[in-house]
Amino acid sequence: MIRVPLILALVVLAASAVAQPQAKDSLVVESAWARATPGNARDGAAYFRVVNHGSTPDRLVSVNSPVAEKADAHETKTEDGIMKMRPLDRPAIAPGQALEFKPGGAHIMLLGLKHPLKEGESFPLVLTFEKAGDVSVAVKVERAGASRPAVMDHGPMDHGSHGSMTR
Ligand SMILES: [Cu+2]
Repeated sequence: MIRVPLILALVVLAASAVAQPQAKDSLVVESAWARATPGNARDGAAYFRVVNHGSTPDRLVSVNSPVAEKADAHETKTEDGIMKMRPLDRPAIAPGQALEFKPGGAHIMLLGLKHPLKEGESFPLVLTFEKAGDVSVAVKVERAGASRPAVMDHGPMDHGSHGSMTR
């Protein structure tokens, strides 16, 4: 007879240990990568894809990385034939949707690089979401001028489960 209350107590403990267990698991960051930068470069850019598998919208509120003094979400727009960058203000990720950061589009600007990004290395990037909180990803550095990561987390035909980046 003692079994049921014990199990209930464990469930309550587990639920209170994590404030928003659903939000974090529902947001997945895939294929984080960056281009290698020349030795004298002040700035770099990082790219990835965020998928919202949950049922509530979320927003990317801030970005940080130990390799840069500052990191900001930017978008690239072509106006009058000139490519311009401007800050992306708290981009939203709707339920069931993905937000793509890629060359020529939205990207994470790494401002004030503390050291060059070297091909083959990886560095941490912490994405802070309004609901999911902090999601830390390892950004793989590809060759300078690469247009996509050499190894994607999944192919276009794979619609199976994605790895959680909370590890
Ligand atoms: Cu930019």
